[in-house]
Amino acid sequence: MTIPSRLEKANAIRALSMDAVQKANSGHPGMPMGMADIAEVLWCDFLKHNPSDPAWVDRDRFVLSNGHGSMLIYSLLHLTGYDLSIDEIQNFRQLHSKTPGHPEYLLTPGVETTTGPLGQGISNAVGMALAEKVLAAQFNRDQHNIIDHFTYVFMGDGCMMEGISHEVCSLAGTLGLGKLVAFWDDNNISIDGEVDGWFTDDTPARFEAYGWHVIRGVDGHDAQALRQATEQARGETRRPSLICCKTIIGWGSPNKGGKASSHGAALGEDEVALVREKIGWAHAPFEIPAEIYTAWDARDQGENSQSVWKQGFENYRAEHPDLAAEFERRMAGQLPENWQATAKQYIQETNEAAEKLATRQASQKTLNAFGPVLSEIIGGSADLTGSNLTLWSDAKPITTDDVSGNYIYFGVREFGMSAITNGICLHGGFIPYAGTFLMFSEYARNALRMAALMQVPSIFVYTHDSVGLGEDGPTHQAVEQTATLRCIPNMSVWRPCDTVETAVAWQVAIESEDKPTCLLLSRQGLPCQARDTGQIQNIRRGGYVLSDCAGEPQVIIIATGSEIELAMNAAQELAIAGIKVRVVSMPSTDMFDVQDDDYRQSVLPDYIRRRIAIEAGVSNGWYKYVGSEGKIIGIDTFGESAPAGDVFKHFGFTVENVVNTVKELLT
Ligand SMILES: Cc1ncc(C[n+]2csc(CCOP(=O)(O)OP(=O)(O)O)c2C)c(N)n1
Ligand SMILES: [Mg+2]
Repeated sequence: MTIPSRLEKANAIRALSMDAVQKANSGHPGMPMGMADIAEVLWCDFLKHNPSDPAWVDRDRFVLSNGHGSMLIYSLLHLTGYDLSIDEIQNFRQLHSKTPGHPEYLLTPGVETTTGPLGQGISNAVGMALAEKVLAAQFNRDQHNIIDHFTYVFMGDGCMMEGISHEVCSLAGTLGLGKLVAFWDDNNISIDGEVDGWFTDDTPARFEAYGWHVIRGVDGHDAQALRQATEQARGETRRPSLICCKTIIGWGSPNKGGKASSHGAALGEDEVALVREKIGWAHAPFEIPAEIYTAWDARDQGENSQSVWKQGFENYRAEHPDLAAEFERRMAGQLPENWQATAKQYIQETNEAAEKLATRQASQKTLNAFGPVLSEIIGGSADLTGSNLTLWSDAKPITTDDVSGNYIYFGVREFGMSAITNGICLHGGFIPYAGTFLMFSEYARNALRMAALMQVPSIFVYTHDSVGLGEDGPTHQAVEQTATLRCIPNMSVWRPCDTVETAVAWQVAIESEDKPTCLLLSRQGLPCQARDTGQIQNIRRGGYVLSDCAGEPQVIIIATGSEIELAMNAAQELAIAGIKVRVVSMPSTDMFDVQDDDYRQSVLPDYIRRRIAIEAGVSNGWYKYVGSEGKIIGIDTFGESAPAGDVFKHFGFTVENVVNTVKELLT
C-alpha cells in the first residue's frame, strides 16, 4: 500500500465536497476546495482530538467560522473517523441528515458550534479560548495542566468584514488569548466577486493593532509553509495568532477556480469531471481509496492522546481530590449539592424581607447570594456595570495578567459579548451571563437567536426594561424588544415584578440546560408583593394568581414586571367598588405556555372572558392571553423623554385608566 501524499489527502476533501454539492445541487464547493490544504495540515499534524469521544473536555476546539464551507468540516469528520458515515455525506443538505446546509451544534458529532451567520464563529471561538484560559487558571496546578488546548478557527473575508469580528478580536488581543489561532482564507473573493471594490483593509495591520501575533503572506496551498506557520502560532502564547493564508477559491477547478462562481453553487457535471482530471482523482463520487482513509484515520492517535490526558488527570486527582471533583462536576454541567438549599433559603429570606427595590438591584442581590456557591458563574457587562448591576460582591475581575476571576469587562461590544458568552457556554465548565440595556439586545440579536438555536443556556441580563427608565428617552426605552425576544423559539424571557420573582427567574435561568434566558429588569424601584408558599412555588411556572377575590372573578388583570404594582393598586380600588378582580402575574409567558392544561385553566379559566393585559410595551403578543374580547394597556409607539412617572402617566399607565378600562369591559 502506498502512503498518500498530503495533496492526495487534501484532494479527498475536494472530491467529497464538490461531489456532495453536485449531488445536492446546492452548497458551497469553493471554500472547502480552497482551504483543503490548510485543513489537512492542521488536522493531520496538530489537532488534538479523539473522533471516538467528541466530548473529551481537553480536546482542541475547531471552529469553521466561514460555515458556508460546511462540506469541509463534514469531510474532515468523516475522514478522521467520527460517527459520520459516507451515507450522511451523500445526504448533504437533505431532511434529517447529519450534514445540514451549515454546521449545526448537537446535530453532527464533532461540530463545536453552529456557524453560517458570518463573524459569529470567530466570536464563539474567542469565548472558547477565554473559557480555556480561565478554566486553566482556576484548575491547573504545578505540573498538572488538566486544561491545556488550542482553539483553531477558519475564517473568510466575510467574517473579517463583519463588524463583530472587530469587537471580539479587539478584546481577544487585550486579554492575550494566546491559544487562539485563526486561519484567514485570504482568497480575494466573496459572493459579489473580487473584493477589491468593497474590502481593501490592511487586515494584517488591523490585527497587529489589536495586539495579535500576525503571520503574513503564507501560501495556503504549501503544506510546508502552513506547518511552519502553525508551529509559530502555537509557540506564541501571549497573543492570539492570525495566519494569513493566500488561497485560490475552488482550487483545482479549471474554469471556476479563483472565481466567485465556485463560491455557492454546484460546479456542474462537466466541471466536476474536469476537476477530477486536473487533480488526478480517478475515483467515483463518494469512493475513497482505503489507503486514503487509513492516512486520515485519527482514532488510534485520538485514543492515545485522550488516555495520556486521563492518566494525567488521575495524577491530578491523587494530589488534588477536591479540585478534581469540582472540575468534573463543572464540566458535566451539574450544579453543586448545596445549590437547591441555597436558592430556596434565599428566596424565602427575600420574601420575608419584602424590600422595595428595582429588579436590577434585586438581580445583584441574587448574584450576591448565589455567586458564592457557584464557582461556574462568569459574566459581565458591555460597559454598563454600574447600571446593569452585574458585578457582585465576591466577583473578581478578569484581567490580561490574571484570568482566574469571574467578571468580564466586555467593553461597549453587545453583539461580541453575546457571541462570546455563547462560546463560553459551548466550551463547558461555566454558566455565563452578559449584561446591557434591554434596548441594546437589538445589537446582539443574532447571537441570542443562535443561543436559542444551539440550545445553550446563556443568560442575558437586560436592565432598563421600559419607558420606566425615564429621562434617557425613546432611544433607550424598550417598547418592542420584550415582545420580539418572546418570538425567538426556545428563548426563555422573564420580566419579574419584584425581588422574589427576580430571584426565582435567576434560579430558573441557572438551572436551564437547553435554552438561553433573558432577564428583563427595571431601573426603577418596585414594591415587593405578598405571597404564600404555594404562590412562591408557582412563580417558576411563568404565570400564577398573585391576588384573587372571593368567588368567581368578573375580570382578570394580567401584568408583568413594573406593571404588577399598577395592577395591584387598580385591583384594590376595583374591590372597593365591589368588582371582583383576579390579578395574574405573568413573568414568563413561555414558561406559562408549557404548563399543563389544568394548571393554565386554574390561572386563566376559559370561561372568564373579561381580561386585561398591562405591559409597558407593544400590545400584539397579549391577544393570545386576553382574547378578542379583552383589552390591552400597552405602548404601540416610541417612548418619550421625561421623568418616569410622567411618561407612565402620558401612556395611560395609571390606576384611573386601568379602573376605567375594567369598567368599560364590564358594561
Ligand atoms: C451575517 C451574514 N451575512 C451574509 C451571509 C451570506 N453569505 C454567505 S457567504 C458570503 C460571502 C463570504 O465571503 P467569504 O467569507 O470571502 O467566503 P468565500 O467566498 O471566500 O468562501 C455571504 C455574504 C451570511 N452567511 N452571514
Ligand atoms: Mg473570500
